[in-house]
Amino acid sequence: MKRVLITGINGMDGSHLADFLLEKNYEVYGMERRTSSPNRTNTKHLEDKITFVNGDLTDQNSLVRCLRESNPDEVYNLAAQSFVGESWNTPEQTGDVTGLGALRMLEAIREYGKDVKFYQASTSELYGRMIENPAKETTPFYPRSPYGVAKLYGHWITKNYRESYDMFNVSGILFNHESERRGVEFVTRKITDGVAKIKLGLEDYITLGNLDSKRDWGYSPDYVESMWMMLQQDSPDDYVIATGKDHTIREFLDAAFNSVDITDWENYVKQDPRFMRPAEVAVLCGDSTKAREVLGWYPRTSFEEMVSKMVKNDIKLLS
Ligand code: NAP
Ligand code: F7E
Repeated sequence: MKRVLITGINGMDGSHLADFLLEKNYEVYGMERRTSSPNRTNTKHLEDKITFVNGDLTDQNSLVRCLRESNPDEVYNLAAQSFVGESWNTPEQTGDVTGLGALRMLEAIREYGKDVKFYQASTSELYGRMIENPAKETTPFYPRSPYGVAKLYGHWITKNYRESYDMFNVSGILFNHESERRGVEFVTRKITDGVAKIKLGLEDYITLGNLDSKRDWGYSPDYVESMWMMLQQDSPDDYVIATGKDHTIREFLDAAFNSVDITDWENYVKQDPRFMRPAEVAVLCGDSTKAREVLGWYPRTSFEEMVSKMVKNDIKLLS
């Protein structure tokens, strides 16, 4: 039985990856950091199936201890300060966790001494200004936020340790992906939660920022499978994971309101400059041909299907 350590276990991807790897018969260890009250909304159903270990990406010794406690064959580094908007408020902490955190885990693995396969959660935010559309593995990077810059460090240090120390390190350059477990501050879940509240008569409108940016949105349970596939290859490499189709926030609103038979959504949406960003990423769209050809990975869930699942789930939670 293979053993795995997942950082960011209580996040959206961490919890979906744990579900996926349990199905594959892995012994799963999930790293969480101490909080004043438990934050296991996404992992409540896993409490008797996995082992939680305490660690923090800003604390080197805690990572070495997590490795000793889990003795993993594979490590998936999914923990991060992952909210782009927040990264302008806490740029230093974002750099520390999201950038240097990857380095600390790589150093911990080196110190641990055993051959461990390592997955780093890279992101489409590396492309930022999008020098080429759609972006692929060879497209130059141009991040547009402290988050994107921190992830750029994580990406390159992962590659550098692969080349310097012959480690089996991969970076998955994943474009936006969402699910029922997405945090409510991200625009997709903010919209589906808002639509559910409006449908149930609990709120009158949703307040958003820029409605014109475009994102290439996929479904998280489909995307976590690609992470595992990357670590099963004979040699380590980096892959773009995307659907290849982009949609504006307006189109997301359209799909979400339509799924509950509301067609005049403009009457339920307000805009507020508080939700605008100092530097916006106007469009993100990815070309995942390499992942299709080498890994055999492709996205299974359509945009409309995903939006409808998220709205239905929010209505269920609120009812
Ligand atoms: P998420 O839901 O925000 O989960 C991030 C997790 O990291 C949370 O569980 C959080 O723990 C944990 N964390 C934060 N700071 C930490 C620290 N100092 N030490 C240990 N754990 C810490 O993110 P996600 O959407 O699942 O994304 C997973 C990863 O993929 C992230 O690295 C993200 O940046 C990256 N990514 C995401 C997307 C996407 O569209 N979702 C696309 C590309 C890349 P708490 O619960 O305690 O806060
Ligand atoms: O914003 C616009 C906002 O915060 C998407 C993270 O998982 O994906 C995610 O980052 C777009 C932006 O995600 C609101 O300006 C409008 O253009 O949902 P988001 P993100 O910034 O794309 C990447 C790939 C990651 O790696 C990240 O970890 O929506 N927008 N109005 C809004 N965004 C938010 N959050 N809230 C609004 O009210």
